[in-house]
Amino acid sequence: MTLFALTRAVSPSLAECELTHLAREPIDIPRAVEQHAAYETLLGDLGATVVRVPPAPALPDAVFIEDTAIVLDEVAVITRPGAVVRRAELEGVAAALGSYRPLVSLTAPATLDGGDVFRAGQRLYVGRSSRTNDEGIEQLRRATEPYGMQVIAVEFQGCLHLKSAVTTVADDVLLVNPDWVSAACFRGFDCIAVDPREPHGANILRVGASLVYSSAYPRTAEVLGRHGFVVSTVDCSELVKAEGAVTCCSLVFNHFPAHY
Ligand code: CIR
Repeated sequence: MTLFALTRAVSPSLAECELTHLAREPIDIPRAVEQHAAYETLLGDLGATVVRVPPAPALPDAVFIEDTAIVLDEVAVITRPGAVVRRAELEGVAAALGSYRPLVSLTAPATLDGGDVFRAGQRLYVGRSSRTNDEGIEQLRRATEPYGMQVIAVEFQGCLHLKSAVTTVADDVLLVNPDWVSAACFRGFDCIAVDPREPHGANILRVGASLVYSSAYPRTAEVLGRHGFVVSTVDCSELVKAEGAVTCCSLVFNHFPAHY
């Protein structure tokens, strides 16, 4: 079994990215490239084999590869991003993922961004958002139910994607911004709240048994530490200006070559 992390280079056009909740500000592209390289190095240090999908320099948001697919053990669901311009990212990602999984593609009128989906055991929580519509949720349900997954729609507010508001720290533990999503949506989980001064701190990436977290949220990192969770931090200040975070820059999955 190998742990893979698919990534995609920062595009020179990143400054023309889609923005929903943030005001546009200058992005230092060389710095973003450096930060992304450090992120890839960290994923490698944590045991992942990093595979770079061929770059797409003309697609500003291509670095945010998480939005293009939901990868389960048995299948990869190629999404249909809510931002029309981002659909051009799919072809390259599907070509790469096809080496590891059978593929299923969402079709119109479905829209769904991978950033709206997180997995906890056999449950897929899906945020209903400006990027993810009911048809997207329904098609994800049909694509994944055969593999024992239960799809649960979740309402949230205040941020772009569900995973800006909540992610998993462990199978039964969530990191949540309670102002953006109600912990009541997640019965049976222990919920750790972000420090109120760090509203964007609910996005954390699991890589095997390790946790990758932004260095911008030291207070929440301390809270996590009190709960026994140790994080490895990266600086993603430039990617944050494009409304990205740690989960959105990779697709992390196990691969069992004998199975496919
Ligand atoms: C967008 O608006 O689509 C990009 N600028 C940011 C996407 C971030 N993706 C994610 O958090 N999963």
